[in-house]
Amino acid sequence: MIKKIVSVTFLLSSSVMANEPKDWQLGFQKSASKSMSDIVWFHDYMLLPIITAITAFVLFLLLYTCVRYRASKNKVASTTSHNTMIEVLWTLIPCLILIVMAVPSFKVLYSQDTIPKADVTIKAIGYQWYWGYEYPDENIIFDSYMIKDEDLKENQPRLLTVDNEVFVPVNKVVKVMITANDVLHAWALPSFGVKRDAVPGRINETWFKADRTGTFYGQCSELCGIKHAFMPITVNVVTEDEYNKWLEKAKIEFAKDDIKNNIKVAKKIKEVQ
Ligand SMILES: [Cu+2]
Repeated sequence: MIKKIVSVTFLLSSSVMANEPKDWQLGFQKSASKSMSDIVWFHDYMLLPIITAITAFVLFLLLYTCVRYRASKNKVASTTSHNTMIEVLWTLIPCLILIVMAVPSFKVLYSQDTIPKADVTIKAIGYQWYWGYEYPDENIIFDSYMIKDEDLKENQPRLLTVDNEVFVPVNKVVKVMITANDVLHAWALPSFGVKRDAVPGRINETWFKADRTGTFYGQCSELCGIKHAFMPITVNVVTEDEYNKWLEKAKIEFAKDDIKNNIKVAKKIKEVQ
Protein backbone atom coordinates (compact mmCIF):
# COMPACT_ATOMS: atom_id res chain seq x y z
CA MET A 1 0.00 0.00 0.00
CA ILE A 2 2.73 2.43 1.05
CA LYS A 3 4.64 1.51 -2.08
CA LYS A 4 1.56 2.33 -4.13
CA ILE A 5 1.11 5.73 -2.47
CA VAL A 6 4.78 6.53 -2.96
CA SER A 7 4.68 5.56 -6.63
CA VAL A 8 1.47 7.54 -7.22
CA THR A 9 2.97 10.60 -5.50
CA PHE A 10 6.10 10.18 -7.56
CA LEU A 11 4.11 9.86 -10.77
CA LEU A 12 2.09 12.95 -9.93
CA SER A 13 5.12 15.01 -9.01
CA SER A 14 7.07 13.84 -12.03
CA SER A 15 4.17 14.60 -14.35
CA VAL A 16 3.92 18.07 -12.83
CA MET A 17 7.65 18.61 -13.18
CA ALA A 18 8.06 17.02 -16.60
CA ASN A 19 8.53 19.47 -19.44
CA GLU A 20 6.96 17.44 -22.16
CA PRO A 21 3.60 17.19 -23.92
CA LYS A 22 0.94 15.30 -21.96
CA ASP A 23 -2.03 13.20 -23.02
CA TRP A 24 -5.12 15.32 -23.68
CA GLN A 25 -3.14 18.48 -23.15
CA LEU A 26 -4.77 21.73 -24.18
CA GLY A 27 -2.70 24.87 -24.30
CA PHE A 28 1.00 25.42 -23.84
CA GLN A 29 3.61 23.55 -21.88
CA LYS A 30 4.75 25.30 -18.71
CA SER A 31 7.03 28.16 -19.67
CA ALA A 32 10.68 28.19 -18.62
CA SER A 33 11.80 31.52 -20.06
CA LYS A 34 10.69 35.14 -20.05
CA SER A 35 10.06 34.91 -23.77
CA MET A 36 7.62 32.01 -23.36
CA SER A 37 5.94 33.67 -20.36
CA ASP A 38 5.30 36.71 -22.59
CA ILE A 39 3.86 34.47 -25.31
CA VAL A 40 1.59 32.71 -22.79
CA TRP A 41 0.43 36.08 -21.42
CA PHE A 42 -0.29 37.33 -24.94
CA HIS A 43 -2.30 34.20 -25.71
CA ASP A 44 -4.18 33.89 -22.40
CA TYR A 45 -4.96 37.54 -21.66
CA MET A 46 -5.16 39.09 -25.12
CA LEU A 47 -5.93 36.64 -27.93
CA LEU A 48 -8.26 34.34 -26.02
CA PRO A 49 -10.54 37.12 -24.62
CA ILE A 50 -10.70 38.83 -28.05
CA ILE A 51 -11.50 35.57 -29.85
CA THR A 52 -14.14 34.66 -27.26
CA ALA A 53 -15.79 38.09 -27.43
CA ILE A 54 -15.89 38.15 -31.25
CA THR A 55 -17.23 34.58 -31.46
CA ALA A 56 -19.93 35.28 -28.87
CA PHE A 57 -20.93 38.55 -30.59
CA VAL A 58 -21.18 36.95 -34.07
CA LEU A 59 -23.14 34.01 -32.63
CA PHE A 60 -25.54 36.43 -30.93
CA LEU A 61 -26.02 38.38 -34.20
CA LEU A 62 -26.71 35.17 -36.13
CA LEU A 63 -29.23 33.87 -33.59
CA TYR A 64 -30.90 37.28 -33.27
CA THR A 65 -31.25 37.60 -37.06
CA CYS A 66 -32.61 34.06 -37.38
CA VAL A 67 -35.30 34.67 -34.78
CA ARG A 68 -36.15 38.33 -35.37
CA TYR A 69 -36.25 38.18 -39.19
CA ARG A 70 -37.67 34.68 -39.66
CA ALA A 71 -39.90 34.29 -42.75
CA SER A 72 -43.12 33.69 -40.77
CA LYS A 73 -42.85 37.02 -38.93
CA ASN A 74 -41.30 38.96 -41.79
CA LYS A 75 -43.56 38.73 -44.80
CA VAL A 76 -42.12 41.78 -46.58
CA ALA A 77 -38.34 41.68 -46.81
CA SER A 78 -36.30 44.83 -46.16
CA THR A 79 -34.77 46.51 -49.21
CA THR A 80 -31.97 48.24 -47.25
CA SER A 81 -28.66 47.98 -49.13
CA HIS A 82 -26.43 50.60 -47.39
CA ASN A 83 -25.87 52.00 -43.95
CA THR A 84 -22.88 54.33 -43.80
CA MET A 85 -22.64 54.32 -40.00
CA ILE A 86 -22.50 50.51 -39.76
CA GLU A 87 -20.00 50.28 -42.61
CA VAL A 88 -17.67 52.78 -40.93
CA LEU A 89 -17.97 50.89 -37.65
CA TRP A 90 -17.29 47.44 -39.06
CA THR A 91 -14.16 48.79 -40.74
CA LEU A 92 -12.87 50.87 -37.86
CA ILE A 93 -13.46 48.48 -34.93
CA PRO A 94 -11.52 45.52 -36.44
CA CYS A 95 -8.68 47.97 -37.32
CA LEU A 96 -8.55 49.16 -33.72
CA ILE A 97 -8.55 45.58 -32.43
CA LEU A 98 -5.64 44.73 -34.75
CA ILE A 99 -3.65 47.79 -33.64
CA VAL A 100 -4.19 46.92 -29.94
CA MET A 101 -3.06 43.34 -30.64
CA ALA A 102 -0.03 44.42 -32.65
CA VAL A 103 1.65 46.25 -29.77
CA PRO A 104 2.40 43.27 -27.43
CA SER A 105 2.80 40.96 -30.42
CA PHE A 106 5.63 43.00 -31.97
CA LYS A 107 7.20 43.48 -28.53
CA VAL A 108 7.56 39.71 -28.10
CA LEU A 109 8.68 39.25 -31.71
CA TYR A 110 11.45 41.85 -31.45
CA SER A 111 12.63 40.64 -28.03
CA GLN A 112 13.12 37.20 -29.60
CA ASP A 113 14.97 38.70 -32.52
CA THR A 114 17.40 40.86 -30.55
CA ILE A 115 20.00 38.52 -29.14
CA PRO A 116 21.62 39.75 -25.91
CA LYS A 117 25.30 39.08 -25.22
CA ALA A 118 25.51 35.30 -25.14
CA ASP A 119 27.02 33.35 -22.23
CA VAL A 120 26.86 30.06 -24.10
CA THR A 121 26.67 29.50 -27.85
CA ILE A 122 25.47 26.26 -29.36
CA LYS A 123 25.05 25.28 -32.97
CA ALA A 124 22.26 22.89 -33.91
CA ILE A 125 22.51 21.17 -37.26
CA GLY A 126 19.55 19.27 -38.70
CA TYR A 127 20.29 16.04 -40.51
CA GLN A 128 17.98 13.44 -42.02
CA TRP A 129 17.06 12.35 -39.31
CA TYR A 130 18.84 13.48 -36.17
CA TRP A 131 20.32 16.63 -34.69
CA GLY A 132 24.01 17.40 -34.52
CA TYR A 133 25.32 19.88 -31.93
CA GLU A 134 28.44 21.95 -31.63
CA TYR A 135 29.72 24.15 -28.82
CA PRO A 136 32.01 26.31 -30.97
CA ASP A 137 33.69 28.01 -28.00
CA GLU A 138 34.37 24.72 -26.21
CA ASN A 139 35.51 22.59 -29.13
CA ILE A 140 32.69 20.11 -28.58
CA ILE A 141 30.77 18.30 -31.29
CA PHE A 142 28.29 15.43 -31.02
CA ASP A 143 25.25 13.84 -32.63
CA SER A 144 21.95 13.34 -30.86
CA TYR A 145 19.86 10.36 -31.90
CA MET A 146 16.44 9.32 -30.63
CA ILE A 147 16.33 6.30 -28.31
CA LYS A 148 14.22 3.53 -29.83
CA ASP A 149 11.18 2.20 -27.91
CA GLU A 150 12.84 -1.09 -27.02
CA ASP A 151 15.87 0.66 -25.50
CA LEU A 152 13.96 3.15 -23.35
CA LYS A 153 14.65 3.14 -19.62
CA GLU A 154 12.04 3.87 -16.96
CA ASN A 155 10.70 7.46 -16.98
CA GLN A 156 12.19 8.18 -20.37
CA PRO A 157 9.45 9.59 -22.59
CA ARG A 158 8.83 7.78 -25.87
CA LEU A 159 9.85 9.59 -29.10
CA LEU A 160 11.44 12.40 -27.07
CA THR A 161 14.49 10.85 -25.42
CA VAL A 162 17.88 11.11 -27.11
CA ASP A 163 21.25 9.45 -26.49
CA ASN A 164 23.32 12.65 -26.21
CA GLU A 165 21.47 15.54 -24.59
CA VAL A 166 22.29 19.22 -24.84
CA PHE A 167 23.37 20.80 -21.54
CA VAL A 168 23.01 24.50 -20.77
CA PRO A 169 23.35 26.49 -17.54
CA VAL A 170 20.30 28.00 -15.87
CA ASN A 171 19.74 31.80 -15.95
CA LYS A 172 22.32 32.31 -18.70
CA VAL A 173 21.75 33.64 -22.18
CA VAL A 174 22.11 30.76 -24.63
CA LYS A 175 22.49 31.67 -28.28
CA VAL A 176 21.46 28.93 -30.70
CA MET A 177 22.74 28.97 -34.25
CA ILE A 178 20.55 26.75 -36.37
CA THR A 179 21.28 25.26 -39.75
CA ALA A 180 20.70 22.05 -41.71
CA ASN A 181 22.80 19.75 -43.80
CA ASP A 182 20.29 18.29 -46.23
CA VAL A 183 16.69 19.51 -46.17
CA LEU A 184 14.65 22.00 -44.12
CA HIS A 185 14.24 21.13 -40.44
CA ALA A 186 13.19 23.32 -37.51
CA TRP A 187 14.64 23.47 -34.02
CA ALA A 188 11.78 23.95 -31.60
CA LEU A 189 11.52 23.91 -27.83
CA PRO A 190 8.05 24.87 -26.59
CA SER A 191 8.95 25.66 -22.96
CA PHE A 192 11.54 28.23 -24.07
CA GLY A 193 9.29 29.75 -26.74
CA VAL A 194 11.86 28.89 -29.38
CA LYS A 195 11.19 27.74 -32.93
CA ARG A 196 13.47 28.49 -35.87
CA ASP A 197 13.83 26.92 -39.28
CA ALA A 198 17.03 25.03 -40.03
CA VAL A 199 17.89 25.92 -43.61
CA PRO A 200 20.75 24.31 -45.55
CA GLY A 201 23.42 26.88 -46.42
CA ARG A 202 22.11 29.47 -44.03
CA ILE A 203 22.43 30.11 -40.31
CA ASN A 204 19.42 31.24 -38.33
CA GLU A 205 19.90 32.54 -34.83
CA THR A 206 17.76 32.61 -31.76
CA TRP A 207 18.26 32.69 -28.02
CA PHE A 208 16.74 31.69 -24.72
CA LYS A 209 17.42 32.15 -21.03
CA ALA A 210 15.99 29.25 -19.07
CA ASP A 211 14.77 30.36 -15.66
CA ARG A 212 14.56 26.92 -14.02
CA THR A 213 16.45 23.67 -14.15
CA GLY A 214 15.02 20.50 -15.65
CA THR A 215 14.89 18.40 -18.76
CA PHE A 216 13.06 20.01 -21.64
CA TYR A 217 11.83 18.29 -24.76
CA GLY A 218 11.20 19.54 -28.26
CA GLN A 219 10.85 18.10 -31.74
CA CYS A 220 11.79 18.90 -35.30
CA SER A 221 8.99 21.15 -36.49
CA GLU A 222 9.43 21.22 -40.23
CA LEU A 223 8.24 18.26 -42.26
CA CYS A 224 11.61 16.92 -43.38
CA GLY A 225 11.05 13.37 -44.55
CA ILE A 226 10.05 9.88 -43.55
CA LYS A 227 11.62 10.03 -40.07
CA HIS A 228 10.59 13.60 -39.30
CA ALA A 229 8.83 12.43 -36.13
CA PHE A 230 11.91 10.65 -34.85
CA MET A 231 14.43 13.47 -34.37
CA PRO A 232 13.59 14.92 -30.96
CA ILE A 233 15.47 17.62 -29.07
CA THR A 234 16.40 17.20 -25.41
CA VAL A 235 17.88 20.08 -23.45
CA ASN A 236 19.04 19.70 -19.85
CA VAL A 237 19.05 22.95 -17.95
CA VAL A 238 21.43 22.54 -15.03
CA THR A 239 23.19 24.69 -12.44
CA GLU A 240 26.46 26.41 -13.31
CA ASP A 241 28.46 23.79 -11.35
CA GLU A 242 26.79 20.84 -13.04
CA TYR A 243 27.28 22.52 -16.39
CA ASN A 244 31.01 22.97 -15.79
CA LYS A 245 31.31 19.34 -14.74
CA TRP A 246 29.52 18.27 -17.92
CA LEU A 247 31.80 20.53 -19.99
CA GLU A 248 34.89 18.85 -18.56
CA LYS A 249 33.54 15.42 -19.45
CA ALA A 250 32.18 16.47 -22.84
CA LYS A 251 35.44 18.12 -23.90
CA ILE A 252 37.07 14.70 -23.70
CA GLU A 253 34.20 12.56 -24.94
CA PHE A 254 33.02 14.86 -27.73
CA ALA A 255 36.28 16.60 -28.63
CA LYS A 256 36.10 18.09 -32.08
CA ASP A 257 38.68 16.03 -33.84
CA ASP A 258 39.65 17.23 -37.29
CA ILE A 259 40.64 13.79 -38.51
CA LYS A 260 37.39 12.24 -37.30
CA ASN A 261 35.54 15.06 -38.99
CA ASN A 262 37.36 14.58 -42.26
CA ILE A 263 36.49 10.90 -42.27
CA LYS A 264 32.86 11.82 -41.68
CA VAL A 265 32.89 14.25 -44.60
CA ALA A 266 34.64 11.70 -46.83
CA LYS A 267 32.02 9.10 -45.92
CA LYS A 268 29.24 11.54 -46.76
CA ILE A 269 30.80 12.30 -50.16
CA LYS A 270 31.13 8.58 -50.85
CA GLU A 271 27.48 8.08 -49.93
CA VAL A 272 26.41 10.80 -52.35
CA GLN A 273 28.47 9.26 -55.17
CU1 LIG B 1 13.63 17.42 -39.37
